Amino acid sequence: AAPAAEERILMQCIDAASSSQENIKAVLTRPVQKTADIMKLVTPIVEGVKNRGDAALIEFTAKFDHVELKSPILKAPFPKSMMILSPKVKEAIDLSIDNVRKFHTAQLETETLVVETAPGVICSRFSRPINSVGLYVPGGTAVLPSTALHLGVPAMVAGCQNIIVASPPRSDGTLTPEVVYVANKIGASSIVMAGGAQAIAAMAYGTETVPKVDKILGPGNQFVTAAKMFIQNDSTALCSIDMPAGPSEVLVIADGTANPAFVASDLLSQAEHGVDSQVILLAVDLTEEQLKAIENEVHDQAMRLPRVEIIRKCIAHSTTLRIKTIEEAMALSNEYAPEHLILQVKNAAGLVDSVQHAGSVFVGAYSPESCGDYSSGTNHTLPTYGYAKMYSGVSTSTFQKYITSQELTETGLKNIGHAVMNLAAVEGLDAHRMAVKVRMDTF
Ligand code: HSO
Ligand code: ZN
Repeated sequence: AAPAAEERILMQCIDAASSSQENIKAVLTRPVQKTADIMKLVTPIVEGVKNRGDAALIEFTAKFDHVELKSPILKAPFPKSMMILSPKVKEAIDLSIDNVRKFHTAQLETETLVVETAPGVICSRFSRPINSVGLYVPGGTAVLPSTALHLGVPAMVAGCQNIIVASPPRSDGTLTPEVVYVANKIGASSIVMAGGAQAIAAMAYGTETVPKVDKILGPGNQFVTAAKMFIQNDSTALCSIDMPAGPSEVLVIADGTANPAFVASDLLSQAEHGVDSQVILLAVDLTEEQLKAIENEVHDQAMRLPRVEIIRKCIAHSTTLRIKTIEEAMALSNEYAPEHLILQVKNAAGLVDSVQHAGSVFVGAYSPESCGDYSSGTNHTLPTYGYAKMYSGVSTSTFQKYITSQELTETGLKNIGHAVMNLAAVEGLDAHRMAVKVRMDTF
């Protein structure tokens, strides 16, 4: 047999027209996350940090990251020596920060919403920033300073008072300079030098050195996700999270007008994230030849990529579905609710209206997912695992909460007081009824 490195990197291909509904459903099903098993491993870590603070945090970092730290935290101002970057990288980060800042500043709702629902009944809603947020920046097979940026810029734009970044130290005990540079740019007050469940616990409960935060955001492996779920459910932490997270995924819809090299490059850029990433191609009315061209590009481009072994494993459980019409493809995509939806079809812009469920949409040949991952301005922290059906990606409002208020005049109370008293009576809550009555009696 040929050595593994030369085996063809090929997505399985299924013809939707001749496949059963069950079969189509099966290939579009994400692998089940074994939350319960992971939770068993994560609970003692979270509780360790909760109960023993820094000592536990330092122990877990030694155990999992093989780094002995004297202190688990680096406080601002961060030393210049820890953020030395090449001009090229610095410019790239600065450009990306600018665009993410522009797009997220435009999302800021600074005006109070005021509605007079009935004469003299004035209801309003206004937003306030969440005070203190913890941004988790994973280490692992790839360090992602772009995640620090995509979480940190909206937090800064929203006006969060205290921004903390957590990221595991490298094997030599230092932090990635790009992460420190971004942390500095977004005005972070400190960097927790820890990863995994222990980092999440430190920010949720606080330790001697790590300040407790109100909300924790950011992607991570199954341990990080489980720790986020744990602390969200622990009322002693009083801490919220951004969204449930699973492995990253992309769904590309391509028709005969698509450039095979472009299509393949988008599939591969998602596949290189991890062996558990899911990439799906909906091939709309492609000829055998067009399909072959994409398959060849997938293989050829993959073989030239440094992360080819990760890609190989990801592609092994990824699928091309041959579809007859674009309408059918859109229906399947909406059912799947991809984190990223890429439209490489004729009149891609015209299709956006029919997108019902997706984290973020990439429209047309020149909009690769990479642009949204880094520099265009949209946020790359997006709902995975089908959660795009009910969750939004990170935006400025992720770092805010809304407060409502009301002011009633005498006329206002006269207008709705009877309804309030009648409903209070139905619910048997007489104190509620009386709170209106004592006032109405004075009119
Ligand atoms: N595609 C990832 C984000 C990312 N890509 C970071 C590169 N760096 C989110 O699904
Ligand atoms: Zn990416």
